[in-house]
Amino acid sequence: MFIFNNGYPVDWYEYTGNKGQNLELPFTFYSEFLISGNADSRGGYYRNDAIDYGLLPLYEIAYHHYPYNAQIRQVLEGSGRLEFDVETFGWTLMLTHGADVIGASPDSIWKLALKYAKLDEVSHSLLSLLENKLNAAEKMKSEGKDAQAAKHVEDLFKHFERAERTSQMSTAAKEALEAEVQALLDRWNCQDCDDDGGVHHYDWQFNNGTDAEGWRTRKSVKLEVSDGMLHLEVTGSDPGILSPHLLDIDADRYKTLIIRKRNETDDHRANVFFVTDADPNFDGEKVVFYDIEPMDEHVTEYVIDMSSNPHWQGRIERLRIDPVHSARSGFVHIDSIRLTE
Ligand SMILES: [Ca+2]
Repeated sequence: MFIFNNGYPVDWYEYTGNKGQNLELPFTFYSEFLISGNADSRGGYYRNDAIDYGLLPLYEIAYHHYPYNAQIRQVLEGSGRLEFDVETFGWTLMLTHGADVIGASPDSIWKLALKYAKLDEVSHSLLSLLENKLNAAEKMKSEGKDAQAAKHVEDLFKHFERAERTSQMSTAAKEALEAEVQALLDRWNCQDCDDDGGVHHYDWQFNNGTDAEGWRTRKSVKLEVSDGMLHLEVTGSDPGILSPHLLDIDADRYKTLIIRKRNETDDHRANVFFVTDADPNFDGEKVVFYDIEPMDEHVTEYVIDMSSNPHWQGRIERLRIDPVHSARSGFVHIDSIRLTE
């Protein structure tokens, strides 16, 4: 922001130095550590560091300028935007629920297309076709005509095929835009599921290779997925993991959290924090404690009545699971986490 406002007639966000230096690179570089929390990444560069969540507001700015950068986006999607951006941006729901919705939106598709147009990888005629289609889709969506909105967006795949064939877009641009379009369709479909009174699954099984399904470390814990389990190594006080954000769980409907885990520490207690759409900060009010089996030799199922906490109301946006309460070392293996009615 400083460099943006310094009066130079140069767009420093776009500037590239003679050795290829640019402002985007440091964000890409640091993202690996912020995403993984792995101090051994980048050849051990971070070995004596703690994750600095103070960097996250900078990533908000970076995302604004480099919306196509998957790592920048991943940092934001995997982090507590609601928790950490307060200092810079005021009420952060503006960011996540307002106009600046991250990714998977007509706006994100448009920004991405503009970026490639600047690189001459998307033609102007394709750009104006895209604009028309996105406008039409948004109009339909705002009128509640979801199927027609989706149809306009789906049509883009066809147009992209043709555009690539006729050299109106590069293969790279096509692949990036297709992924973004698919993400938007997935998001819309998912909302449809919920509206149909059906099939929303808040169910994380960790059965797909090393996929943590959007869960990430908060602090004092190392996380690894294998053999169908989320393996957590507690490395200090107050260990915790964070769910994907903006879960948008209907608190009236989903009241029970079921965690299957094996606690290899000597701790007898664990807890689950949550944030809501009305109250986006984790605090000591919005937490439910439950007893756990110490030095467990098996996976045990814990059924936690989240509605026992009076703040479990409205929409639940994120969960924070502390695998143990006071243990500072040892292992906990989580087989699954799911919410039921
Ligand atoms: Ca599992």
